[in-house]
Amino acid sequence: MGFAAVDEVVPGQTAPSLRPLPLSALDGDRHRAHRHALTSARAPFAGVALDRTRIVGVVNVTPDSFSDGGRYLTRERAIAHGRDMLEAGADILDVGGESTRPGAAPVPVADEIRRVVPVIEALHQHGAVISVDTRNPETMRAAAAAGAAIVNDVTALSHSPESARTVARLGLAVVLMHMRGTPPTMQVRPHYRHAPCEVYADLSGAVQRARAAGLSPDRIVVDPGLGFGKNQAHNLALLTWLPMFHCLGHGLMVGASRKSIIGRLDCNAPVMDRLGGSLAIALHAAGQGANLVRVHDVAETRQALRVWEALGRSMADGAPDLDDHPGQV
Ligand code: HH2
Repeated sequence: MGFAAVDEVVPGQTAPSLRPLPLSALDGDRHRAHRHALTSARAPFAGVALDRTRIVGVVNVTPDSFSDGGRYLTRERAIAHGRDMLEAGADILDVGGESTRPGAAPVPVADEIRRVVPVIEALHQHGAVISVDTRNPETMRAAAAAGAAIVNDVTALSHSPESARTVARLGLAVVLMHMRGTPPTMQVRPHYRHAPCEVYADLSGAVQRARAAGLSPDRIVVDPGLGFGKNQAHNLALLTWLPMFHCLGHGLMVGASRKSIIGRLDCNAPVMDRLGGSLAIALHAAGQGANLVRVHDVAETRQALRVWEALGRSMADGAPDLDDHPGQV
């Protein structure tokens, strides 16, 4: 990925503004750290190269997930679903046993472990790179023993004082996702002065805490957490300001799949009718350099990204030769 232009974010009384910077300004001492954060190649994440936008397939072993609650609650169905996603082109499988939808009640840790461990074990043996979607250190440990390589924590390791140390000690990688509040109440009048800048500052703090606990930078990915303590305007602002998050210097994940942001943009489309919007946001995120998209519809996302990537190459090379495939429609 490259940058054609760079803006400096200038704090203001009510909202920050953007000041265009000549690219040469990045060579100066003042912006050396920013230049490094923006332009250094992202290292592979748990062995997955981040040289293009990678697909994280969601495996919800839950009765109540907002998008597919109950469909994959039995271990057999969850494992079969994970295998299907791998075949369809998922690079990582994110296995979760506790819904984080707005209003969701917490799940006892023992139940969460009972749900995810057999599924992680089976999919790991099948060759998948596994992430466990949890905020509980006990579940992190059990998942790591079963073969998980990544912890995806919607509390950015803040749920327990043990979390960061646990991830560091187990040698796992982590997705630090931003959430304001907790699922039971996070959507009750969320408020920010400027959502992108505040989410950025919170994630920057989360990265520093993870580093202080011993995690190396290549093991950390950040995620602005669409829909987690954010209203529609906040979500749209985050998607607009996505490139700013590269300045944190880490891989960037975006999870918009089937979320209410899509329903609100399309006549309250029900959850199962949000594929088009999910693909639109995945492509938008890829266009803004997101390294990972967390999705429910892997095959469709894979195809959308493939076509979009090919079009990008074709645009860069000049017009494609239409005679390559004569007669094909
Ligand atoms: N979204 C959900 C759960 N975990 N993790 C990251 N890093 N980013 C996200 O955007 C994200 C996430 C919500 O989606 P889902 O898992 O399908 O729903 P539920 O939490 O109800 O199981």
